[in-house]
Amino acid sequence: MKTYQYSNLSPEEIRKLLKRPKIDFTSIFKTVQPIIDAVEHDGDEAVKKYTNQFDGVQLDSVVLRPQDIETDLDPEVRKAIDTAFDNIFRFHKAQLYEPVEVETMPGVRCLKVSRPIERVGLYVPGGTAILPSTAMMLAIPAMIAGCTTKVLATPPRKDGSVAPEIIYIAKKAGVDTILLAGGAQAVAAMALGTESVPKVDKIFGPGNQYVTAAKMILQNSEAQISIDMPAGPSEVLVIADKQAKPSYVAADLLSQAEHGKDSQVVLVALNGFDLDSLKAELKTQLAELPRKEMAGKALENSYTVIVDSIERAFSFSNQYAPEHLIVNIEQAESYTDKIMNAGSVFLGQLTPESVGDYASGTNHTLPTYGYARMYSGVNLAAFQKSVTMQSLNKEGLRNIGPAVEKLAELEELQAHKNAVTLRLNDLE
Ligand code: HSO
Ligand code: ZN
Repeated sequence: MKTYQYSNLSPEEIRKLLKRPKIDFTSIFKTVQPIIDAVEHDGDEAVKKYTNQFDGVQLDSVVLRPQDIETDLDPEVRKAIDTAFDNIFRFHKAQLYEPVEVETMPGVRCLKVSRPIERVGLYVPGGTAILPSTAMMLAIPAMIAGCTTKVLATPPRKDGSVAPEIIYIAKKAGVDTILLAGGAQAVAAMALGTESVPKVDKIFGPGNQYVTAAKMILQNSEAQISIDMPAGPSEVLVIADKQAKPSYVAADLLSQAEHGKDSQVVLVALNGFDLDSLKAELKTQLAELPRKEMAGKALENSYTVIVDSIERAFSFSNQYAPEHLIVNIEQAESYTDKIMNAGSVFLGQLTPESVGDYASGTNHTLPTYGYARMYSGVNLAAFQKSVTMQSLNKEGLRNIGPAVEKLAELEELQAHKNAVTLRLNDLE
């Protein structure tokens, strides 16, 4: 990890540190577009063809009904999933809100109610690890919101099956269809629909660059879908002061680094944090990791910035806008007002990112690449849209009518004015 002293950096150097590696989407779009076209044209057959080509699996059917499949889980695994499921359920259930109702003027009643997005697609990556946690993060809020069609896409294992943990979660959350596919072909099948895959209205979930590119193309196409957020490689920024234990900080940095060689890991160290011990810890802990190669590569692209004040630490973090922010400083909870841009925040020595990745209750599908400046992580509202309503009585129409007539006149929209005037005349 390279180390910089903040006070020695020029504005240009700081700007460079805040930037993520560039992703060249033009060439990725070129690869992905033909896949989307093929799925649009050939439906299931195209999905089967790409699954064979990319995952090496020949499928008879591209879908499974989880409710028809028996799962036999290790009891301890089941217990851990149930614990996480309950916490995620409770935190997301609490995000349901009552309709907003305001009488803006006597007799003018305005309402805002929420309704589920009816058909949703949940993308659960396969690749280097199975991710039952992602299945929970997407399927649980979809269930609470009341989405009626829930399709979960995940690449099949080599024998054409899906991990029993994912099936267990899908059943528990009422997922109706599992699509045995990953990559752009899975996103296309959900966005466009095929003979056996229901078309959805919104697609959620992290994925590699091909998945992200397919989501981006399809959201701008006639498929008429929306997506949760643009996604890039996973990232963490840790703020550590002198009380932070180097072994904890090292483990937190490595837990992000082991996601992939393109993971972004940043340490903002306050004066007094023991950087030498951290380096030693990183070395020893890394050597023991099964994914040491990937984690080591990620660390090579990572850096430490030494700052001389807590204000500077938060200002750097807010500019970087990390997906995950770990605040490992004394009295971390008293600084929450300073945090403006971050996907999810982990406060204090005893709160590693892993708890939010799996089981505390917060969602782990979060904005990366600096998008935490304007995007929220997945939450209950992402599975809903709001509908506004209004109703007027005689008093309301009398109160509001003249203002509407005047504004319609100003915009020279006579029919708008008439719609009010005719009614007002009838009231006389
Ligand atoms: N840190 C990942 C989520 C995850 N971690 C899944 C473990 N499993 C991206 O937020
Ligand atoms: Zn993680």
